[in-house]
Amino acid sequence: MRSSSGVVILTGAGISAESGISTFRDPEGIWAKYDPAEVATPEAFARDRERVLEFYNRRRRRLRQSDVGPNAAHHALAELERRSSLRLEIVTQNIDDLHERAGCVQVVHMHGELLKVRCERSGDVMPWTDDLSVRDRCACCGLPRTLRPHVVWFGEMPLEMSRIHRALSTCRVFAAIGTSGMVTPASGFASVARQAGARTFELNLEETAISDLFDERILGPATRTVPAFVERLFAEAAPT
Ligand code: BJW
Repeated sequence: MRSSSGVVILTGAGISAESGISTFRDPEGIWAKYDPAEVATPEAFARDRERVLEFYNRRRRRLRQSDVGPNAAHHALAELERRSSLRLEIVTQNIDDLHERAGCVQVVHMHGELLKVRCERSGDVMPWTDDLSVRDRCACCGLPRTLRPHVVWFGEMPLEMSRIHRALSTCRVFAAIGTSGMVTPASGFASVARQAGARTFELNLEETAISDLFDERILGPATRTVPAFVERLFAEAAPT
């Protein structure tokens, strides 16, 4: 691989599973306990704000518990960002902050961030670490009932799509880590990268609905497979 080659890493809930954050579609996952139509759509929020806020409050509290922290896979990607001369884009579907806590600086959160809220009137995004209630007033307009979690719900447009498409259309390596490939548009990224001539890798515990889109499938827990994959990228990028 040339040292200036582009690498796009897409991460999903599986990379944070070994940090104690639930995935969505595994048997014990979040969608086994909650109906996404009731907690992760704009319609659900319009119908019952308190229910949706409580869903995210619980997850925000979990993220801040002392036993939750970045794992070896997050750390390996942070090392890749720090040490390599590759053009690297880390795109995550996760709303947790575990990439940042591992030391990653440039992370694209295409589905938003749990530790931020957004004013529905002004569009302003602000940090938020505590529970969010319907009574909380927005710092920008001073009104209650204007703040919402800064996350992307079903039927909404994911964030930073132009930046992501630019990176996908010029990358030489694309790797999807710990994602089931069930949610658009992220499920189509491997096809876009492949059409651009990239080598595509899937790192997951098991085969997924989109495994056929990848040149290589690396099966196993992310804490084992990701550090080894990062070493491989370093080795291939090293001058011979
Ligand atoms: C491990 C591991 C370990 C475990 N090591 N691996 C009908 C009505 C309305 C909408 C639609 C519709 N039909 C289709 C749509 C579109 C919809 C969609 O895809 N729906 C399908 C589910 C049917 N998509 C959208 O609406 C998106 N917007 C959109 O498409 O806009 C139009 C557009 C088109 C083209 C370009 C641009 C825009 C928005 C999607 C928003 C997703 N939101 C959620 C919730 C909000 C955030 C939150 O609360 O956290 O985001 S849904 C949920 O799924 C969450 C995740 O980010 C996302 C992806 O899940 P992920 O990460 O793949 O997790 P899992 O659980 O599915 O998989 C975990 C994987 O890890 C598994 O494979 C395990 O094996 C593995 N694993 N342990 C390695 N230790």
